[in-house]
Amino acid sequence: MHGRTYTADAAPGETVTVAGWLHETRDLGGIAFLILRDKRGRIQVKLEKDGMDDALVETGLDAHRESVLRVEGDVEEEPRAPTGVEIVPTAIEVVAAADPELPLDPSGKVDAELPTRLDNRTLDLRKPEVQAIFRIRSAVQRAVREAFREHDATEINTPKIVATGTEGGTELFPVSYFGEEAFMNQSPQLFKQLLAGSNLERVFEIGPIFRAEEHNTPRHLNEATSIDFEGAFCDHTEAMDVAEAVTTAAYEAVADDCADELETLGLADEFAVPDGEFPRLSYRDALDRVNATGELDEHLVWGDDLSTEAEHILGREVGEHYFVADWPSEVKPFYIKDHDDDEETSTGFDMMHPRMELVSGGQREHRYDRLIEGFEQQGLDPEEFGYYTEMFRYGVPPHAGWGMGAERLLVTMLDLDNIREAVLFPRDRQRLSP
Ligand code: AMO
Repeated sequence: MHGRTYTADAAPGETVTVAGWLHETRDLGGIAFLILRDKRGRIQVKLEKDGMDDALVETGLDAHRESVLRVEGDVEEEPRAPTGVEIVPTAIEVVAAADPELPLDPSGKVDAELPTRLDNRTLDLRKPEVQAIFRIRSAVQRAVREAFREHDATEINTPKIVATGTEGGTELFPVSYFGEEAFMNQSPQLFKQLLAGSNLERVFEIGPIFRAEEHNTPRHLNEATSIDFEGAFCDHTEAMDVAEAVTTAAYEAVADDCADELETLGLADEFAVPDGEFPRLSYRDALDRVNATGELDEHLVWGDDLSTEAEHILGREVGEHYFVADWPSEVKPFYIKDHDDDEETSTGFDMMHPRMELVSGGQREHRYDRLIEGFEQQGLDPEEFGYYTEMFRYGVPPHAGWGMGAERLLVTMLDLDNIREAVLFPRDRQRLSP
């Protein structure tokens, strides 16, 4: 709309055209106020029933909440108005009318359950606290891209329809690909490794991953956004350095650029950028710390995965972001390399927030013979992965990397209850549209 002014920029003495949603109508009898809301704020529009054109007053008063209005008029100072200024209109046009009955109240006066909110996401996003999450999500993605650029990584985009899965056979979504069975990719794992093995060396991707997980939990999605890194000539400790730097950069950007959004979410005082290095525990240390609390019915032993309960105990004990490294080889996937001096222990690591796991990664097995053995040990047919394994015969250097769940980063950063709060249109067991 040419010549449109944001409500936040309307200054006393100016004649402006603003456009936005009718947030509220306050009819006081002889005088009425329309509160108009746009991307940048709100402004009061004054209607005087006696002193103004009848048709103009009628248009304003007849409009239903959440209708889109275009208002032309003079901006005047008015200390009693919510923002200290008001518009005295010379023209009001209904650009897009809203029905009188709304499925959701964007003013937030009436609470709605999450399913109703997700069904009507456009209206839900008109609430400042919901919008703040996605403005922060955008700032996080920008900061992550910038942090990778500083680490000399090239942004890549890999296929999402693939012939084979990598993260365990049961969690694949099949699709029909011209009559052949194909799958939605669970991770860019093999592709990012192939690209680290090219002259690109250091690569990153922010893209969707698909997991046909049956369980419905506050931290699992069936379509998530993965932030992936892979670096040639990196070992697992250097990969951990990059994960730590990217996470910290995301927090810093939010602290620097999203003060209003944090305020809206009630986090202005408590938001803290991680300072310093994240503690690096070995898997063995992690077991000992959990067992020492005596809180689990049964002691954890070598080879156990860390249950949700164990993760919570450990999170409380450590109290900040931390790594768990040197996992048992048997727990980690075939592409993770074992330590050279101890084949029982892998270079696999997780990066944790006290509430949940954010990252998995490790150094990769780049030796052709060992890689083929790894496939066989995991019950996978190496021939099906020929497009991947064959490249390891032509000079793929040692490399390491990781994947981080973008939604989990947001959920833990903003202390949200449910991972669905950090996705515009979540995919879960119950939800395939919108
Ligand atoms: P992993 O399967 O552990 O590792 O996934 C990495 C990170 O992605 C996020 N994540 C999810 N978030 C929400 N819903 C899900 N269903 C979901 N699944 C995963 C988590 C998790 O820590 N290829 C390896 C990574 C690598 O080694 O580079 C992988 O995919 O935050």
